[in-house]
Amino acid sequence: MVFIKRGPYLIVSLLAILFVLGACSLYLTGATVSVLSITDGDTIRILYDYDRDGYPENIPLRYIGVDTPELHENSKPMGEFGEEAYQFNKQLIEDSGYVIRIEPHGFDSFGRILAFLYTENGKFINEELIRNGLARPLTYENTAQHSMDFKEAYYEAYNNRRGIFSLYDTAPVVDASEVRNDLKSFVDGGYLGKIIWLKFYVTDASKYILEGNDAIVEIRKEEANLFFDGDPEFESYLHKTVKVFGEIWENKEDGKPKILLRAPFELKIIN
Ligand SMILES: [Ca+2]
Repeated sequence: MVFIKRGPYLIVSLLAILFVLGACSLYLTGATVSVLSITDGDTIRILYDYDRDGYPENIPLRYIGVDTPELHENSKPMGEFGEEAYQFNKQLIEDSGYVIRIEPHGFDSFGRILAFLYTENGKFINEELIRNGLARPLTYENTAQHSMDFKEAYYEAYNNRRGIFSLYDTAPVVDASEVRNDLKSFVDGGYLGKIIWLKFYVTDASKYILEGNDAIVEIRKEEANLFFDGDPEFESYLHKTVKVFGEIWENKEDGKPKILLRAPFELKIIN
């Protein structure tokens, strides 16, 4: 009698458990993972069984949709506010007890897992970095679900002069020829990685590129779509003297100082 009663009960229980597990995996598209170390403002190492073979991997993770100033020189120069971005990121992860929720979206070309990240109490780390002026938006079409939030957060950082925008009203306006002649790292007193207003006369303008004799300013198609409704109208700056706010990089092809533009408030006509 006991077995007759328990049989259906067990089946119902198992079904209930399977249903709950199924609902969880539908609801929780990501995973809760341990953070092993913080590399910089937008990269960490985590313990995560991404191939689901039961053994967690120690892998690097790059945040989606954001780009923080470099802490160390690599493909980009070391950048102003790289240390602040790193410390801010570290603090968020420390406050979360080195346990975070990730929403992964594949890998980048360096083998880093790409993800949106949340702290234990639900803070959206990618967005917090932008909101505090410690990251610039770096959008990709296939992971653009939070781009509007990132755009608003970037405006909030600008409007409140946070992080990199704390320099917006005080950063020097420097002629591009002077910048070009001093392209050593800002830590050695040069302009590379430094946040300034780059001033130049526009000799060439196309849809996504503004150019002078000693300067080049580019916008990615994705940020042009997000911040300029697809067209920054660079042609209207032709034969004008402009200033552009941002971090100085070096254009590899011709050695010109370069700024990657993101938003309208980073470009102004002087005359
Ligand atoms: Ca594994």
